[in-house]
Amino acid sequence: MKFGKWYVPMVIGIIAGMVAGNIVIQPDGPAPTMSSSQIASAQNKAFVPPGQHDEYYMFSSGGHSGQMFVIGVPSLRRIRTIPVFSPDSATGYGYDERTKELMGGFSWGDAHHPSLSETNGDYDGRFVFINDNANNRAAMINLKTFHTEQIIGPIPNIMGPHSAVFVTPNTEYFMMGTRFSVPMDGSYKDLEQYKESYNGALQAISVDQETGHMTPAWQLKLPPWNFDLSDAGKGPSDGWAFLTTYNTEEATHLLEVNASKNETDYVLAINWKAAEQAVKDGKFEEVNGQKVVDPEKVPGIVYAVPAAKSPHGVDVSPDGKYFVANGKLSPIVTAYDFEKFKQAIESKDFSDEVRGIPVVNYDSVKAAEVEVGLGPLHTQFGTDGYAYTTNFVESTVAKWKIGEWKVLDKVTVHYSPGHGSAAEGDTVSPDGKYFVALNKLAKDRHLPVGPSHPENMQLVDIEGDKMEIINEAPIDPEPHYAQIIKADKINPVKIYEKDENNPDAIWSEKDARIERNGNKVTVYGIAVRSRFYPDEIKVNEGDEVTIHLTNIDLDQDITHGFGINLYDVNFEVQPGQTNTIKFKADKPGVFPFYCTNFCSALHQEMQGYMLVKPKE
Ligand code: K7E
Ligand code: CUA
Repeated sequence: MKFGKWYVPMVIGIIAGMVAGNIVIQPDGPAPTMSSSQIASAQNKAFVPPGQHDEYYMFSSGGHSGQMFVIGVPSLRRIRTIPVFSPDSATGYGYDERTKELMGGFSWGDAHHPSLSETNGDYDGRFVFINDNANNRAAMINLKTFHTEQIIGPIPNIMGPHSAVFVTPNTEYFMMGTRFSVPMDGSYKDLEQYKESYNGALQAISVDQETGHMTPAWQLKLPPWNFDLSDAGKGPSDGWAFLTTYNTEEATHLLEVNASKNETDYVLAINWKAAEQAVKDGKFEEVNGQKVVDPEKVPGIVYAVPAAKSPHGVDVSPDGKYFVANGKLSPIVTAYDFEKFKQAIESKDFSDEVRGIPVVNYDSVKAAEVEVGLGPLHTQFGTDGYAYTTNFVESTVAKWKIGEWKVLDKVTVHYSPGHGSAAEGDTVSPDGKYFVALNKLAKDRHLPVGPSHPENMQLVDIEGDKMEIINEAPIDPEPHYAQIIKADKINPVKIYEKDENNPDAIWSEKDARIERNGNKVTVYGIAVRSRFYPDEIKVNEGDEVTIHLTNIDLDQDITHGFGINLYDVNFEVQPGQTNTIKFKADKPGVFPFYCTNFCSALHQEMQGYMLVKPKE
């Protein structure tokens, strides 16, 4: 198998570029300016006048901020930050009982890849899922409320689900492959035993179609390699999943060098329907309560497709006929023909076997190698088979086309793009029109703010033959992937529906009360413009206090907050919402509480006192 003649010398230069954290095109001084006609064109295309709405929502991972960013496209205005894996005092997320429990004792997460729910391969605007690479979790955000509604995990047997999240075309499942290998049963094993005793895994999570609620379904045991990215098949490739690998060297130290030795790593093609069937047939082992399928014992589930040196992203074309691996350390994307892949496995056209996994013959399944540029990381699709690949090392986006297999245009971005996101890009029918380059480095693009700069998003107009940058905006660390969905597919609620059956809720100030049971004090309270009922809470030092608060202002956007001075107590109630907070009154004295969220002209009057009577 050959990956092309330029391949070996290029790799050395690319590794040098990556190691230096540097870029090939690295201008000194101010960023290049646009011509006046380019400025006029950009203003015309990207400006959303005051009072008008964006055409698309972009849901961006917040990386190690643990959050999700909601951004309007084309304005690139950040509309909302949705707290997911990290606390957020602005919304009381991680303070109130519901969200404290969601966070499960962790104070952060590392969110990488949002995945919008799909119906027939098209975003349907119901839910968005996201992974936590740090703590083996996944979250579901309900797009009716834009609230994180469920977090599952830490899931046993898996470690660092970076190769995630991708939903299957009807959101039956979403899948998460692991970046790290560990002893799957959770036991201690020395690193010398890595090859025999460590494993990676693919985790399937089933999704309840009504509620979006997630349940760990089954796991597939995989070799001790690092799985980087993943995508689901669709159309003809529905039922399959594709995962990139690196460190098939199975190194445990100095991966920078030792995981870049093999000329070939793989895209693993996984027949998830066959894995699902194996579980139904009882062909699994139970490990820590999880159903684990071992593909060495159940053949026909996993195949390896050779890919040049440590590929990063893997992306399935909208028609499901091709999957492409992005070279990272080789300046190509390799497109594979799914039909040829199917033929290869039917005719057992294998070149090798690795850890019991058949390796299909590269030349039989390859459709083309496209020379896109240095450091290709991720590919997104537009209309008519157009593809857009981010080149991290050379700071460009390369446009190419399925079937033509050559670069048609390139645009320089600023700087070092990681993922890109195209409008409706992961669906069976992308919109074209917009592509957002999620650049890792902003350098000189915005007013300097000290040694560390924000990340930089750039909006690329992809409608014409030539790509054109028409907008940019800084963003907090750190978006990895993002998905862009048509705004009219999402219909959030305006208020929480009044829930008469919630025992914690009260709907009239007459019902406001404080109940005592031993040293347990329960407050049933109301927040309404512009007062709290009750506005005096008298307790004894050492009491365990529970406050249920209901916002009976059933008007859009009238949110009340509730904070107690010096008690680190802070939460909010959105219109119609009942929320609960618990704490111990362990400091005697007088402590004002007040509404933290500006709600009316008399917001400043919305306050009260908590009196904590000292112990005798
Ligand atoms: Cu999706 Cu940033 Cu986690 Cu590529 S990774 S850039
Ligand atoms: Cu209620 Cu401010």
